[in-house]
Amino acid sequence: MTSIDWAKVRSDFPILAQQVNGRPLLYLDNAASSQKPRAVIDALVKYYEHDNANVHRGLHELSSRATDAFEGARTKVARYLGAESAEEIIFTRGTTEGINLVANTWGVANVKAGDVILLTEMEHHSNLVPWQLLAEKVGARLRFIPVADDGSLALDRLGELLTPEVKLFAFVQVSNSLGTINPAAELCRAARAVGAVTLVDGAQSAGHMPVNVRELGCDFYAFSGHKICAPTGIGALWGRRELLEKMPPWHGGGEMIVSVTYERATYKQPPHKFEAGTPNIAGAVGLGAAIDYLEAIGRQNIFDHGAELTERAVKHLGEIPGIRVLGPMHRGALAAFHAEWAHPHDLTTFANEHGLALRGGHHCTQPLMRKLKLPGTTRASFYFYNTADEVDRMAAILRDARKFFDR
Ligand code: C6P
Repeated sequence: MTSIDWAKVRSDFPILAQQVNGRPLLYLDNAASSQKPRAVIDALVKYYEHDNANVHRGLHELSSRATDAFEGARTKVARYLGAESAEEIIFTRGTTEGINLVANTWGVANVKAGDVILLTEMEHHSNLVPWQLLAEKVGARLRFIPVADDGSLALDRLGELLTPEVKLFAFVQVSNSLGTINPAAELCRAARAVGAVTLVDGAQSAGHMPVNVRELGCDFYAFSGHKICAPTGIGALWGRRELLEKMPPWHGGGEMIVSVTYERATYKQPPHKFEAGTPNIAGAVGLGAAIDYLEAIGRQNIFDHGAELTERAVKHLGEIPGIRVLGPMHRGALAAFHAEWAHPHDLTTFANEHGLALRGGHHCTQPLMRKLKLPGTTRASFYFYNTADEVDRMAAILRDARKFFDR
């Protein structure tokens, strides 16, 4: 049993205490973006009211405070992910940029014509399109681990697909469309055995479960701040130091150089080599505050609470005629479903009229939807500030929706 006072935790989120369309807001779109606790909002206000300046440049007081806050946040991210050092943490705009960075640096330098990039059929477009672009550029091939009927990965196909031609194996740790929790450590071990480098898309896992990149045994791990209580526009990429040191830069500009002539430049060591221009300093400060906040609650507690809510939601949904929940039993904190009596967009519009925020559509996994022969799904996604009562209210609204649509 946890000793967390979840009602008190919920009261840390000012945005949740509002009415939408005359009903109390029921925010169940957390996989798209999480809400922010007062501690994060306060950290942003404090930064802008007291410390705001550019980093690494000025020798004045505010610049050195801003630099300390920015680099302090990097140390927090390193601790949060179990990285060996802060030098392995590159600040990005989010998961998408982190994956594109790897594709355009490590990928361009290491993936050659005829090589294979192994992905899964459940990847978000962010972990698919960058590899399509790379494959097109260098003449590599894409290969996919199928999704089995229950929404898990067809691991029985791994041996046949993860061959020595595979240079990179990039996969999602928790699927945003199915909720599937992939066995990341096992997949990384198998990849290492054939000499493949691994990238884990941590967009849906970083804020929901304990993550330790050294225990996972991956080579790259990308996540977004806005899904873990931090502001939008900030995220991080962790990379194994030996790989980062050998990677060419991606963006060129200020901050990433040691010396520049009109003809050429020399570059700083990682992570600065990969952070050209003025970074999102306030965003990083907010991310540091979010990490402090999540660590105080404990990621295992967050996972357990999410699992309880999700189990309750899946049970309710299973009792509504015409609803089929997608994904396996062992899942992250979301339940995506197909309602045979309403299109996802009509259903989410109905939900919104009742103050309920769901997401309907393809969830940036169009190939997966095509494979499942669905126009899209409706998704309820939970975070630790949601309550069992909210799950029951969601179910009541969906039962009313069925009466409304299934006439
Ligand atoms: N998924 C969702 O509603 P960005 O946009 O870079 O912060 O995250 C991209 C991303 C990458 N991988 C996975 C598994 C994701 O779920 C997401 C974002 C949101 O499901 C928006 S489409």
